[in-house]
Amino acid sequence: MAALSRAASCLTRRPQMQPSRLQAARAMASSLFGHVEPAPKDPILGVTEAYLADPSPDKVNVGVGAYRDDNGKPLVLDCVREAERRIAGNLNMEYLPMGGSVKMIEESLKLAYGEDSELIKDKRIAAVQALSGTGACRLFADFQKRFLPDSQIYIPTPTWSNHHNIWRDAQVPQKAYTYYHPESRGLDFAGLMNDIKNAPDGSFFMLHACAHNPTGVDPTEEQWREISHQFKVKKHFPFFDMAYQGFASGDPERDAKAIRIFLEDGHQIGCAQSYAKNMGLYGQRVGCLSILCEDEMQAVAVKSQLQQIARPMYSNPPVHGALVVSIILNDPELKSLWLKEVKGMADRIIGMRTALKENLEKLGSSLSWEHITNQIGMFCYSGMTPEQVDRLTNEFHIYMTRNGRISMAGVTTRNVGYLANAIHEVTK
Ligand code: KET
Repeated sequence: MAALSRAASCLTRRPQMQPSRLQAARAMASSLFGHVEPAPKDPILGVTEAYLADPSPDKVNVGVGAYRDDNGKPLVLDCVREAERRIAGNLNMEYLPMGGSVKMIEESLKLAYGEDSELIKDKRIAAVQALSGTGACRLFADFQKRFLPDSQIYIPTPTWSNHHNIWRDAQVPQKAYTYYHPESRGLDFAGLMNDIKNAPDGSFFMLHACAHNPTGVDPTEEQWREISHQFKVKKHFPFFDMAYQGFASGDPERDAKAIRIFLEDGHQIGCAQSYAKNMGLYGQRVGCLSILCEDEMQAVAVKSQLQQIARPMYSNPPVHGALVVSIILNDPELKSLWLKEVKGMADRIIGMRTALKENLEKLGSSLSWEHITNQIGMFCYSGMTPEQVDRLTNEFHIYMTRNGRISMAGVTTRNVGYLANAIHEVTK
């Protein structure tokens, strides 16, 4: 750095420097970053980049978990359009407080903890607006590192790939816990319970609240009760990542069931909420991080610390998406329109699951595709190998993550036949 600033001050003092010396100064400057190698492509967002670069008219993107309508187009919900109409020209774009929009947070807590939750009334929940679900997870991970520096985080196998990056960058050591059973394409409940029992008392566990990504496999209500009970015995801390509230059952209230079970059992919990998927506000980056505390005093302290983590990173969160969310959730009419639209998205995906399975069966595939319709949420964890996925991409211009995950949100009436045919070709 000292060399660079010397070179720079030299440049300002002597504007007519000889070209050779200028080149030398530039070389010195650029060599500062000479050791920087290109980062590996992101396993999910890298797929979108590759898709966009493909000129083929047949190309299909079932990579990223982003909803498309049946014409394959991104969808702006009607409730969002109406909220935006109300914002435009009427509301100002001042800074939000460091912790974000108070109204948006209030509404988010009702969605996650229940409309009439005593915990909200008792002000026991420390909550801040976050940069969507990713930002909420990251804030929590940083909080965990700062206040429980010796703790670890238990993460399911498999999980959303970015969970690993988030806790890695927050420097929280990661442990894996058993989740998926590849042979049965279902939950490895015995393995999961064993790992919960064998973790040191008071461990942090990251749980997918609903619509597990990438497997589409959730515990049943009964299993959640057993998990919650065992967490109680072990004094573990459950951190729920809820990126798909509404996409599992079509009803956000039902999709909060796992969280409600833990609340009934008296756990302290953490929760990351995102409006990317269920309001289609992907690029608005609006979400909420909440931590349920022992009492109001603790909640005030925790919230102030979360704000302190946010302040030097991004100061305060963006206002527009927060306005959209709070307008929709605050207005009974807009809220019921939203609920209808969430259900519409979930139902279209369910329809595409059936269509994909039927197409594969019609083609005479001898494999079982039952899991396509048994799994829930945005994704189908197909069981295809990385090599089969590579063939789909190279031979059929179908883009998806190499773990065999199909984003059902990108499947449409028009491309489902093409997709089924290609899957049949690479799996037969
Ligand atoms: N949690 C999970 C489980 C998740 O799948 C995502 C996004 C997020 C959090 C973050 O969403 P945000 O946009 O920050 O609110 N998953 C999709 C997109 C991505 O990878 O960023 C995906 O898996 O395709």
